[in-house]
Amino acid sequence: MAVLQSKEAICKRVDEAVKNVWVTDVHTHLYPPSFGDILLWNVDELLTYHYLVAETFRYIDMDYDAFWALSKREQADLIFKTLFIDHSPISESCRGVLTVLQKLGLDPASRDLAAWREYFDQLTVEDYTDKVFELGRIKRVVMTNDPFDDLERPHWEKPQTDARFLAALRIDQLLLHYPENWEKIKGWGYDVDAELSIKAVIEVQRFLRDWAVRMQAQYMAASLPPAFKVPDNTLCARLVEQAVLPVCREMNIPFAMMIGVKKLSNPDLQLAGDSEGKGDIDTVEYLCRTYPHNKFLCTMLARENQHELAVAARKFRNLLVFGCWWFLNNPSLIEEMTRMRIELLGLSVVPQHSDARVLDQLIYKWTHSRRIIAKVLRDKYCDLYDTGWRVTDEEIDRDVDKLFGGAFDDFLALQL
Ligand code: RAT
Ligand code: ZN
Repeated sequence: MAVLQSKEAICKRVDEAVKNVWVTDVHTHLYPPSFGDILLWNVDELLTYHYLVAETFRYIDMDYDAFWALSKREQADLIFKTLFIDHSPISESCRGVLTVLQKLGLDPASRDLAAWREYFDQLTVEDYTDKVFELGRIKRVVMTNDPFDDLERPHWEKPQTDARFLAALRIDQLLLHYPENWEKIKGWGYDVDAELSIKAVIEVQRFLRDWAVRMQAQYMAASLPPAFKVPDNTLCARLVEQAVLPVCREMNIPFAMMIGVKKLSNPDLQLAGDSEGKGDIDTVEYLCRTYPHNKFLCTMLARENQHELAVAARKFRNLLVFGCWWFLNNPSLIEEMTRMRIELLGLSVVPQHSDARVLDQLIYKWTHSRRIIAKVLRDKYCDLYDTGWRVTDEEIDRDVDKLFGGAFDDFLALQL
């Protein structure tokens, strides 16, 4: 253990610690290789990421239907031409593709999509997964696991064995589409009904418990609209209070609320068509106050919600704020949010998650975020230095560990 006696020494140690720390990524859309095709990877998947689809339509006048009728490879060709050749790829999502290629040892300057494709064609998904986890220094990722997804559900018939992939029980379909889905749940052997009677609530609890146990879910999660409101007389609010929270409490797992999505604001863009709106912080505070023995993870999509969300976390120890989500996952906003959160919450926050939908994205999302988080931390430790306080190298390692996974682990272990 060494006391760091200069700002230079502090900055160097912060950079090293942040570069070397093994990350727990608390929210992704990845799966283990054993799940087959639903794990997305390779350069065509990178290029057809829905963030890039949305950006492409800023420049082209092709009919939406004509675009969706193209094969994946044709879509990737068009996106590459539009976003990388006809314009310089300076958006964050474009830059991300280039960071991945560079870290894999491929040459972005070659602009040779055919050669990049050849590189991926020679890989197996198993080897590539190992490589990505190694390159990105990723310890574990939390998945998004939806029992209503027909492609995913069969994989849960056998136990999951890859310890790098942890499950999260995703329940949007239950909370937001109960009228369309209750018959499906009934078909799976749970005696539910359209009006969500008391008996049905108990059966929904059993459904959630069974799935959380089967998946060994770290938490239950939903992506929720700006208008998400509890308490309320809606099916969604009733399901949260009467079914989700009792089971989460009994299993001591958090309920993760991702608030602020306006689904299919432009339906023609399909997955790329969602927008965002300001959410209701009173709902978050109501839940934390009313259910002090429940734990809540929360991220909000509107920049306007970030300050009040951090303040709410100062009031409620059962609330853990996480990530710079989706449209916030851009350098300027990550920096602003991370500074503000650390100033208000110290180390009791999860500054970032990747939301990776394509395995390769773990590489760039964490490369970019590590750089920004290191910058914020350097400033904070230098400000501390100016007060006369001195930190040790081990204390910096400890703090960095907390931000890149420790705070999440501690929160999961917390018994309230
Ligand atoms: O960031 C994204 O890719 C979004 O489409 C969503 O996946 C969002 O993060 C979610 O989990 O609903
Ligand atoms: Zn997501």
